[in-house]
Amino acid sequence: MTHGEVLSKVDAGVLTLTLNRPDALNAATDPLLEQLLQGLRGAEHEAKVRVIVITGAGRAFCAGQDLQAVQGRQISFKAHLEKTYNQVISRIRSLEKPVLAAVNGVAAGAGFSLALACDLRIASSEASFVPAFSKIGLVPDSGMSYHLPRLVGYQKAFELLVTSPRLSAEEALALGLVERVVGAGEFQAAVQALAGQLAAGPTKAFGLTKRALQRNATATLAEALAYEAMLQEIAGRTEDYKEGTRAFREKRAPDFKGR
Ligand code: LHQ
Repeated sequence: MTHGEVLSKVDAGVLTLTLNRPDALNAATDPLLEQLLQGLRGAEHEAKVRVIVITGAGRAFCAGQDLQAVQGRQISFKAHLEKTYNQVISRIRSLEKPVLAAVNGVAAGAGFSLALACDLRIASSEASFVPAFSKIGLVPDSGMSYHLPRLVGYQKAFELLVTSPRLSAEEALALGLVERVVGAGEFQAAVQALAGQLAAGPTKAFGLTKRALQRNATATLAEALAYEAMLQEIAGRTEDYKEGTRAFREKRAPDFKGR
């Protein structure tokens, strides 16, 4: 299915959402953000979708807000963020399925924030990362001020945000901003392999794992233990748990169905 500014394709449990404004480095317009949000919303209750991949068409991942679209007019930044970016970022975090950023090229501003909001980042060796906000006199948004210091610490986050360097994929890897870097020639195959591996996993347990990590990021140990026990009660009643233990007994690989 094609929406125009975001291409959407489901294949073998993997929903790929491709930001599709390559001539503008996939800079985000209102329709692009709306279509991305629709794609994420649709993924929530669609059993056929077990992992979501967000990537970009052409040479960029996403150059952040389309500056042409806002140039010369005084918009309400607050209303704009609340209506668009914040919805997308919140949806990625609350979606109980793995969301993978396949960072094929440059990720700047809110495009960088978008990548950081995903559960995993795999980058092409040609990818780069530019905070960009301070270059145009803005503050980090779309979750950047939340996710970046959690990955690199306050001081490094502050340095990156106020100096706004263009980080290579390797530099991003060294900083812990991406989990994997793959040569450009092997990138698509590596994304497919990782997404395929996740799509064949116990989807419910993955979703609950996501919930556990987020909730327990600010919990006491006692709260974390109680929450884990509650989530395990749910996971332990899934078909995939039954299949997992059966496969262990039978000394074979499990055939998880995501239920
Ligand atoms: C673009 C863009 C772009 C339009 C490249 N827009 N055309 C939220 C709420 C409300 C308002 C404001 O912001 C936000 C959050 C944000 O995201 S703020 C940050 C916005 N993004 C930026 O400031 C990044 C601006 N772009 C760049 O710094 C560079 O283009 C990067 C580092 C992304 C890539 O550099 P290059 O690889 O050297 O490519 P380029 O600069 O030559 O760009 C190629 C084309 O893409 C070019 O158009 P042209 O017609 O000359 O070929 C650019 O104008 C266009 N483009 N980013 N955000």
